[in-house]
Amino acid sequence: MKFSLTSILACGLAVEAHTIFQKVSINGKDQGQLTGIRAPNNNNPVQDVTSQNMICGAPGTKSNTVLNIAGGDRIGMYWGHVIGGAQFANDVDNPIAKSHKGPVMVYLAKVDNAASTGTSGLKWFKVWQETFDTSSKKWGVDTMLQNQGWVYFNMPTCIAPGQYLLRGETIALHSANKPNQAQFYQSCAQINISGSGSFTPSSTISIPGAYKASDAGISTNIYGLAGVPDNGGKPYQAPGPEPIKC
Ligand SMILES: *[C@@H]1O[C@H](CO)[C@@H](O)[C@H](O)[C@H]1NC(C)=O
Ligand SMILES: [Cu+2]
Repeated sequence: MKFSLTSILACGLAVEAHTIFQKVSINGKDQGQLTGIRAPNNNNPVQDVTSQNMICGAPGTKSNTVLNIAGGDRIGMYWGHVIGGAQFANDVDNPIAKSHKGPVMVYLAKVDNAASTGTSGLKWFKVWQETFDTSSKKWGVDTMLQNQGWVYFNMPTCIAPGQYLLRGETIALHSANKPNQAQFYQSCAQINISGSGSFTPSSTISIPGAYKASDAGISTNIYGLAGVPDNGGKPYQAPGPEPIKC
């Protein structure tokens, strides 16, 4: 990344205080570092919502494994400051800098072969998100911080069996009041869903395409009058569609 004064102020001292989605757990079982994952090689965010890197992050490592998941399984997504987690002992920016408030979201796209598929032109739907709770003032990122990098959700039981890319996304909004300063952190997991579900989405989105730099959840000031990231007490409208209900 370029070390402009703004990025240094935004992200802590000279080391980047960013994050990478880099492993998955299934019903509490850690699947291993980068196993079944396509992840960027570094923790730099994507800031251009029209970039192909919005799909699974900047191309980096790519696993040959496809992770078997049953509908209803409890899935964990692990974010770490660098690949492996902490950058050094007592890394206060692991899993992510505390300033980096924002939502965590999960999308799926049906594919023929999750290990070999390309990522362009896929049809995505959102299955889960944690955005901002106006009463607790908690962001999705706060849950990630509390759980040392892990974010959990249940794979909906309704999803039709087959292979999918799972896109885990965190958006850091600490500087999002300035143009193109929302920071997008996403990787994709290669998964094979089993079960008796039959859900196929009636509407899907394109990535890139669905997000606009001007979206209310992307161009936004999360600091209220007290200067704290409480979104001024207002609800936060995450970009993209609502998660499916089934
Ligand atoms: C996907 O899961 C089904 C059902 O368990 C299994 O028959 C199939 O071999 C799996 N495919 C892959 C690529 O793991
Ligand atoms: Cu950052």
